Amino acid sequence: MTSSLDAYLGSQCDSDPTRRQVAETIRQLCAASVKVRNTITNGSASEHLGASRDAMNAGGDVQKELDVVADRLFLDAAKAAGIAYFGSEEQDEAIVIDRDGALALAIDPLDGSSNIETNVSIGTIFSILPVTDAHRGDPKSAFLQPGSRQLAAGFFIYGPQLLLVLSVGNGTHVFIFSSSFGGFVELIGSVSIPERASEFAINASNYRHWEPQIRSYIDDCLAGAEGPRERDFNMRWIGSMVADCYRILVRGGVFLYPGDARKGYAKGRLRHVYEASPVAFCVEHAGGSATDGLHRILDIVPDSLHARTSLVFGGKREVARIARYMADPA
Ligand code: AHM
Ligand code: MG
Repeated sequence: MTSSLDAYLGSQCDSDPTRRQVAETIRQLCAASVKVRNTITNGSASEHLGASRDAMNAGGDVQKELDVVADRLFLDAAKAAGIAYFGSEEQDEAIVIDRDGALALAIDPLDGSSNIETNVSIGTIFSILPVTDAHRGDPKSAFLQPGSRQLAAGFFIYGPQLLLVLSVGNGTHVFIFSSSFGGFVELIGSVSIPERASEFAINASNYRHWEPQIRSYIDDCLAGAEGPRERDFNMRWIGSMVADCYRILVRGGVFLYPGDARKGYAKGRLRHVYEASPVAFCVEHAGGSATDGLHRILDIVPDSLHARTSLVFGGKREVARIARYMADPA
C-alpha cells in the first residue's frame, strides 16, 4: 500500500513538540507548493509569470512575477505554521513572525527563476532550523548555524510531476503529489545516490572564468575513454538546481557551481543558507557528499542570510576526487 506523507511525518516527527511543529511546517509548505504549482500550470507563464519586475532581490537578481507570488504563498505558510523567523531569497532581512516560536524557516521560493518562461522544471528549496534563546535578540542569527543543525530540509520540483524531496534527518525520501489522493504519497522510500558518476553538471559557458583546478577536472572528464578517467562522461545542465539535484539523486553524477573570476562570483552564484545547505542535507542523507570544493557544506557557518558558497555535490567518490583537484596548487 502506498504510504502518505502525513503518515510518514506522523511516524518520524511525533517525539516532541518541536518535531511536531517541524511536521506541521512541512504540511503547510506542501499546501503552498500545490498553490504555486497551480499558478504555474494555469498561469500564462510566458506573458505574466516570467515577466521581470522593476525590482531586484537582496542578491541583485531581477525579480520575476512568480518569484514574488511564491514568496508570498510560502510566507503565509510560515505564518500558519507558527514559525519564529522567515528568511527568504526574496526578502532583504529575516522577517519576525512569532518571537516565541521554536523554528526558523529559510527558503528559496522559486529556484530556477531564469527558466520560468521556458516551461522547464523549477522548484522551491527550504531549510528548517531550531531557534534557541541565544537567537532571540537577533533573528538573523538563527540562520547563521551550520547546516548540520537542520531539523528538516528539502525541495519541491514543479515539473512534469509535483515532487517533494525531503529529509527529516533519517534518510532522504521522495513524495509525489497525487490529485486523486488529494495529497503527497511516497514515491521513493529511501534514496541512495549511485556511487559511480558518469554525468557532470556545470555551466560550461563559464569555463574561461574558472580556476585551473576546475578546468582540469572538467578537461579530464571531457577527454573520456582516451583520457585519465578512461571512460566517457555525459553532461547535463538544466539551470534549475532542484532538477539537477533530483537527477543526481536518482541516476548519480556530480554538480558543480564553483566560484569564478567574474565580479561578484568569488563564491559562485548559489546561496548557502537556503540553497546549498538544504540540498547538502538531502544529498548526505542519500549517501552522497556536498562540499564547497574542499570543505563539507554542513560544517560551514554562513556569515549572512544571503551568503554565497561554491557548491559541489553528488556521489561520494566523485566529490572526494574533486576535492583532490582543488587541493592541488596546480
Ligand atoms: P535562482 O534561485 O535565482 O533561480 O538561482 C539559482 C540557480 C540554480 O537553480 C542554478 O543551478 C543556477 O542558478 C544557474 O545559474 P546560471 O544561470 O549561472 O547557470
Ligand atoms: Mg535558487
